[in-house]
Amino acid sequence: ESAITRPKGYTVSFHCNPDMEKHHFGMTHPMKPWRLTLSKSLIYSYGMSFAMDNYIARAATYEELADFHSTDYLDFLGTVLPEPVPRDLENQNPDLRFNLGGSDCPLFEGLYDYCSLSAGGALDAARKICYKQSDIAIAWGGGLHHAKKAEASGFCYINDIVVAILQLLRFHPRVLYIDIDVHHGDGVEEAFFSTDRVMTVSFHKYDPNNFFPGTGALDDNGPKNEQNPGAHHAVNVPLNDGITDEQYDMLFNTIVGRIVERFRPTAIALQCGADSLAGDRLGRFNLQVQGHGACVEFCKKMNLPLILFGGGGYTPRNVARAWTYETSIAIGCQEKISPMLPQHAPWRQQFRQDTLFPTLEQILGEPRQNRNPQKRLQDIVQHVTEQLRFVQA
Ligand code: ZLS
Ligand code: CA
Ligand code: ZN
Repeated sequence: ESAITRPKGYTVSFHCNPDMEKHHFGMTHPMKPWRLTLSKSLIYSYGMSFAMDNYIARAATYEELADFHSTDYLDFLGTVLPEPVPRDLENQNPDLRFNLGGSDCPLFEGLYDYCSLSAGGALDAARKICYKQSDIAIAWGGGLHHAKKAEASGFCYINDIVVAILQLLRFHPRVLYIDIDVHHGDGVEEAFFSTDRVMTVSFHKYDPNNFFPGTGALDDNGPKNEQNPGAHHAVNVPLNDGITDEQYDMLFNTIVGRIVERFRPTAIALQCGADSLAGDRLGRFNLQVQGHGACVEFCKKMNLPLILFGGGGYTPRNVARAWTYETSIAIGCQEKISPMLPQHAPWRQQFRQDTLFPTLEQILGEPRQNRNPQKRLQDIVQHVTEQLRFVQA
């Protein structure tokens, strides 16, 4: 088997920090930072580190975080102590400042370090793109898209994506943000609501009453007031349970293709939340590693500077598979790597099946019922196409 080699004249940088991965949200909490260790272990076992520039992410500074977050919030985040007794079940009478300390966003040991390392990796990736030192920069420890200016939300405390896009905007006139996490990218959408220099598009499970965060309807497209430059610059693709690779690829390619044509971004930021995969503990879709990866492949083909962020992903073995495959796509070695997992991989027993591409039957036994009629998907494409008439690069 031929070794993974560095593509000539093409640079992929990989930004991570093992200190981030050792943090714990609590025993029963679905967010497991060690999924990053598992992913890295698989990526390295395939020999991909030899084809990338590898960097230990530094912690973002207070000033860098304050580009987006309020200092009141950062000061509190930097001083709150972990709760002596982890509060796993819903607190009936919570005393939550900034939405911190509930069961979704618990206070744990080293919380501020965890957050600043996540944002540090994202910022390092953005700088590599700004200085044209990378063609694709990867920050799997980032992608925490729900965090607000002065509020934690949905397992996210610091919005590393917003901070990284603000850095991109110092060099790039227009940035396209794409979000394939199963949840709506509400924090990023809101942060750039009133600018026409960032266009956001999120694909997500949408059910205002039963699925977090409940926002991101098809006709939520930015400020309704036409005087506001951000009007029409938020695209939302609300989906139902069980969507397949084939349907998702059709939607993604059509919609992202048309946005790129119209908005002409000069850089792309792609949040690769792996909770949109079949078999995810919190997700509802039937996507396979191939279909999820096809989104990365499509973005790479746009030939624009690209950042890949992590995000959700609650079945660690599938997160590791997806982010490994997507790292190989970034490098361009996806055809060269074996679909069989390397025998010598540490954590090998975590993966159950010895393939990078388990079938739906292997993942789920019984695939989830698909509740996305073709007609509805066509209506979504049509709505977005009409919306884009109002967008001018
Ligand atoms: O996009 O649905 C909610 C909010 C609640 C219901 C759940 N309870 C615990 C809190 C109040 C309305 N929250 C979601 C957040 C999903 C965040 C996704 C992040 C991202 O992937 C980006 C990183 C939610 N869904 C599932 C849970 N929370 C959840 C499931 C199981 C547990 C254990 C720990 C804690 C309490 C029991 C918890 C949360
Ligand atoms: Ca999404
Ligand atoms: Zn998610």
